[in-house]
Amino acid sequence: MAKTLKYAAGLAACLPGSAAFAAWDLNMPVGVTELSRQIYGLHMLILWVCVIIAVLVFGAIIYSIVKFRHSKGAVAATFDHSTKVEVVWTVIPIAILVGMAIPAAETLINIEDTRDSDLTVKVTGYQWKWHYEYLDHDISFFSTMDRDSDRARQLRAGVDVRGIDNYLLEVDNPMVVPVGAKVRVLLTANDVIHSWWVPEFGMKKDAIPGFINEMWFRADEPGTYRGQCAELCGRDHAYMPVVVKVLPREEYEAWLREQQGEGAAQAAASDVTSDAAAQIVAKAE
Ligand SMILES: [Cu+2]
Repeated sequence: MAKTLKYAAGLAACLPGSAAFAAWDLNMPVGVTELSRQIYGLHMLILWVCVIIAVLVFGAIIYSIVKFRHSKGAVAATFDHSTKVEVVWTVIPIAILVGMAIPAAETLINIEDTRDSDLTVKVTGYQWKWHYEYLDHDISFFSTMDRDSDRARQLRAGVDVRGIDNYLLEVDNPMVVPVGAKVRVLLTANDVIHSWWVPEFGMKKDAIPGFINEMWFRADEPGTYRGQCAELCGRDHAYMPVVVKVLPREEYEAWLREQQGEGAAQAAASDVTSDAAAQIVAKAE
């Protein structure tokens, strides 16, 4: 008895408290983009169609097994063909499939439609970091896991990672985009296949060396959204997080100016060094 009570107490301790339930979400996130909401809506529609079909079919099977069981004296029917039934059980599934194919095709077409984008960012996967290149603005930078996470994961045991914000999900230079803008993402890789994935955007696509894949998103709410590489790409596959900051338009413009300023400063600095190098070479000659 005492043993049973101990097991029961142990089991109760394993069950999540109400505060922990948020981490027990079983469904995909609704997300913050036009596409993610459309994908979520389609997913729920198809799920409920499947649930209704399952209830009807399993209900009929269970009812028949119980109601017409041998012990109650059930006698098998003798007919062996019914054109009417054949027509009904062919037409109904066709109607259901066509009914599901229409919204599914609409969503797929929308996912692939990268026309009229406001901004194009080329994302290149590397072992194990991402490179972002803003094709319309001449800005590019690498995005690697932040130092706190990186240091802690290399030390492994003996480090309390609970003190590190967004452990393994933080980067030094996040991708920055304006809210409400249609962002076209061109994906490729420089070594092996990676996959760029942000669950809140509803999008995930492979970054393949030698190929350019395309996708788009339009985030409706400012915020910081996190994801990871979703293709097993080598030893440190788990350590190349994706972070996208969605900023209000003015803040994004300010970020752009800051980046362009930095780029110009770097270019000027490299000009100075190349000038100095040229002088040295000239002197030597
Ligand atoms: Cu990867």
